[in-house]
Amino acid sequence: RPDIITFGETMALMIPTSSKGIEYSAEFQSMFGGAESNFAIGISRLGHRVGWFSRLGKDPLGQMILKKIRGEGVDVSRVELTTDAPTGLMLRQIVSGKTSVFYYRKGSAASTMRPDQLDEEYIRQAKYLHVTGVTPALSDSCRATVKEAIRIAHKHGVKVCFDPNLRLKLWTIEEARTVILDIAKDADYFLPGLDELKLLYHTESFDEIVKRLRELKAVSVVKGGNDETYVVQQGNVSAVPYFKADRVVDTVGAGDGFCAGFFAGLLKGYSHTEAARLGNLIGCMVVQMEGDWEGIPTWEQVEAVLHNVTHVER
Ligand code: KDG
Repeated sequence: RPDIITFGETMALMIPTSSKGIEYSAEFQSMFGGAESNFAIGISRLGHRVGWFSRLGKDPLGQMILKKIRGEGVDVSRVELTTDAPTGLMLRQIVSGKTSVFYYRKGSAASTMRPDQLDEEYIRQAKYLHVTGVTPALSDSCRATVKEAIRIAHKHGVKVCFDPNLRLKLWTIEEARTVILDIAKDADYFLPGLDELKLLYHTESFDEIVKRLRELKAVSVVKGGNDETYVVQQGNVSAVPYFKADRVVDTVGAGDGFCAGFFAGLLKGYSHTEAARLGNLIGCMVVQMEGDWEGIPTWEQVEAVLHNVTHVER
């Protein structure tokens, strides 16, 4: 019985092995990523039961993704493999410190998810349903699927967690603003980044942003202030300081790692600010390794870091 259920698109991810960028690189590392499965892998590594579902193409990339996510201990029993559409693909390069992402995902298997494919019995068993703003950007049917999943969750007292994950390569800010702010009103936990909030609320003012967040029923946890995360609940704002990364290799996936740390913390009975501290630690570890989720630690590794344990490696 998963404690948390999440769903969304996961794509194969190809990253050039050289610093020459996609155009001039002969070799690529084959990986995969998707905001929700990054999160699910995190929850599993941190010691909790989690289910992730999606539609994947019944093709080699879909099989690779499914096996690897299953291998991380995530329940994938509700994933559908389809011959109707392919698994989505993304390429990413980091050239001169600048990260760029190129999507090949239009018409992908995940973009054909539909509300009638949701398994109500599956969702109702969980404590939390985690959704992100990537899914409603994929297609009208995906947007309807997110709305329906939230309706099912509320009907059964499952708490809804929402990370807007604003992707302006998928939709315009105007479209995103309407849909994302509407879902935020329905959420019990809202986990945006500060930069996303500036775009969504069309303001640079931190006070104005906090004012808008206070109008929501959700507990808001804002990632990516200068050096801290903000927890906004019942009118109070608490700042939770970041951990310092020794080196920053790849920042993509840090937000998903943060969310995994935060909800793993809540499942361990932590307060919101203690959970945000765990989220900060996981985010800090993710950015030190290439890939979206590879740097997420296991719970044992977290405890070793927090208690300063040194391991004998050889
Ligand atoms: O948060 C990381 C995600 O952005 C990445 O894994 C890919 O899900 C992804 C997307 O749609 O960009």
